[in-house]
Amino acid sequence: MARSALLNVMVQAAMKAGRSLSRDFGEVQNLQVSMKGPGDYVSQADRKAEDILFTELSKARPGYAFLMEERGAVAGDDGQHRWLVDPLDGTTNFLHGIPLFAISIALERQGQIVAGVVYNPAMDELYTAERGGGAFMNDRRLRVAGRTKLTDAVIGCGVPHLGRGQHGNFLVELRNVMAEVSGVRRLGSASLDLAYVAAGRMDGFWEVGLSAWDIAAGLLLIREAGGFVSDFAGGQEMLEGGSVVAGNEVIQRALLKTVKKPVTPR
Ligand code: 2AM
Ligand code: CA
Repeated sequence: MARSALLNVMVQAAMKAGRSLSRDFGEVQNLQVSMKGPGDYVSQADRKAEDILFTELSKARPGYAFLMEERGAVAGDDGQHRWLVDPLDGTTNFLHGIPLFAISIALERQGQIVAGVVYNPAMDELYTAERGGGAFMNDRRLRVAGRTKLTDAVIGCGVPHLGRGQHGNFLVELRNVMAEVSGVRRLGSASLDLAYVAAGRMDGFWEVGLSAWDIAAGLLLIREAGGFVSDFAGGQEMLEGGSVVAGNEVIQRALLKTVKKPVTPR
């Protein structure tokens, strides 16, 4: 498959950081049996992957700004471009030896996401999209699932973390959704959740409280695979507000309505 120079840069960086994460993931699996667990080791793996991405992307595109999970905002003198990078999305999975984690890289040009890469090195699944150019997994063109009834749909979600978010609100959303769909899944990596919707593996997804680096690449994957995304208000402020509802045109609309239903007695 012929990729643009820009996507090549992103893919090369993701693969290099992916090799580093894969090596560390192997070690993490060995550390599970220790009492302390692999906590510090994982923080180091995360930082190492971020360093690789920062170095590779800066080398290939000098002057672009960054927003990275660990480093935060890094200014660039280019003025038009910004990388949104999560070096390890799905940290809890990684820590526990579950192979559902990914590197997520998006490029914003004048405030618009124009390219996205999500790479799961444990499964060697590489998701790429460029605005107007379609979405791919490895060499296969992606299309969102065609199911139009919630009763047939498998819907992904994110559960608010310990000490974060509104657990009560989530329980209401979950009760609403599980009453209407075929099944609910919780993978623990928002970038992969969105990639799975783009690939037609899950019919839809919702989550709140996310950060821009978790979702920027995945949102483009879904749009380029023919899907629809909105925030919880039905608008397009996903990166700013951190809420996402995704699916094909029919499922997205139905899911948005369902998650926001008021509490109904059991
Ligand atoms: P992370 O692994 O990079 O932190 C799962 O629901 C999503 O939430 C993942 O993409 C995960 O990204 C993110 N996440 C994990 N812990 C979090 C926390 N304490 N606060 C906010 N988001 C978190
Ligand atoms: Ca993340």
